[in-house]
Amino acid sequence: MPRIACFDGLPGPTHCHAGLSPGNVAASAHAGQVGNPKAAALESLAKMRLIRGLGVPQGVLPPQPRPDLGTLRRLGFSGSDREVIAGAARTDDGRPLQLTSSASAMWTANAATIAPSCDTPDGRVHLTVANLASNFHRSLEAPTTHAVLGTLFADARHFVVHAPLPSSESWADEGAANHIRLSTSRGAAHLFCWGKSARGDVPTPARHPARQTLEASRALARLHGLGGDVALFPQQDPVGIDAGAFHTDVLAFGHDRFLMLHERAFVDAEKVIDELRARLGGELVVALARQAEVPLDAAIATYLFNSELCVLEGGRMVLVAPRHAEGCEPTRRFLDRLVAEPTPVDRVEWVDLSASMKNGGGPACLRLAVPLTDAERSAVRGRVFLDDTLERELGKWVEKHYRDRLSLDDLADPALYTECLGALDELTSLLELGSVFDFQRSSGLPG
Ligand code: SUG
Repeated sequence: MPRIACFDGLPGPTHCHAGLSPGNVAASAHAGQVGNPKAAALESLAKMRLIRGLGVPQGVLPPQPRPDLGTLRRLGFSGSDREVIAGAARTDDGRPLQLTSSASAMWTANAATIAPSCDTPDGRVHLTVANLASNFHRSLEAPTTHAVLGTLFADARHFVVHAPLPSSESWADEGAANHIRLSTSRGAAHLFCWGKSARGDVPTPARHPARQTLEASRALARLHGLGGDVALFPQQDPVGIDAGAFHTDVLAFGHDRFLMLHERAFVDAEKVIDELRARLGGELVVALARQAEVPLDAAIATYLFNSELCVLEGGRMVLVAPRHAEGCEPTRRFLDRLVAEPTPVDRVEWVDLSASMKNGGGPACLRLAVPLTDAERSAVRGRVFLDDTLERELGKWVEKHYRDRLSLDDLADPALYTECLGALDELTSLLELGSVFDFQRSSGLPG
């Protein structure tokens, strides 16, 4: 049977706070603050070390080259690299430099949606790269994510990497952040969650945008060969989206026989739970937080439901929860109850991810969970699984290349671009990924 391997995205050297995502409450609240890319990357490495220490196979995915000069050139900024950056920094026409500089590829829960080989008709792991069409800065990730995942999962005996769905609002897809797979001895259920649809008869949020479409979710189920016997399509509750739950994984997560959710995660959460119980039987354990127990704003501010669920050898679970949820009375009490009650969760480990959480992504946002058998894990290319040596090398690499403060004005510094590319060039050697980035295949490093 497959078990989860985690692939975390390292926050990149351009991590800053630009407030680029409408409806992402934390990102909007911290817009304009000075960022600390080094702290974000070191905190992320510390989380990876913790997860690996729990016996979970822990991989790492590289940041993407930023600013994305190819996109700036397509927007009409021309000349040398320096001139392109200066032109983009000067314009009043949108915020092209901030948008193309985002390190948002760190949230690899949005990189792709996965179906494990035990569920697919051809017995291979299927991955569909997310188009992230709802936000311009995130849509820029898709081609490079495709190249990276295509490199790691190149072995066609085991893996199929599907191209992103066509990039348009109608097929907007945010990856695994809107997908939950549960399983018991009765079988598996895949929840393909969505927030909006071309159908006119569904409730819509009033304040904040929904991102994932029902149509995209259905396309993913088709691509992965998952029919009506296993696929469910619950709608995110617009009340939850309006409070800041732009992705499903801000209010719900699940794996194996355990589902934890806030009652505002889905339109009619009770009905979704009943449907799951009918399919999966009594082994399914559901921890439901009612509004009276955990108010929506506390759930969203702490990223409680973005805790990372780790399955230990033998099936017991540890919840890796954001430190923010420890300091908040209702969320801490909810977790105490979870551990005290007969759920599969034995204990909670706290992680501090303050530097990246300011941009509205918690522990589980930072990782792509890929269920892999031993044979499939051995077929993953590159040197991406952490061991003591790689962990040490990555720590040194961050110390060498990252700044510990980055303001929005600093994005105009052309040295930041060369620093970023130099760092990534070195990283792809460490990770044995080959020339996976465009800049490594074309003219080489800029002078
Ligand atoms: O898409 N934030 C990301 C956070 C993604 C969190 N992922 C999951 N929930 N799985 C987003 O909103 C903010 C960047 C900025 O404002 O500078 C940003 O892109």
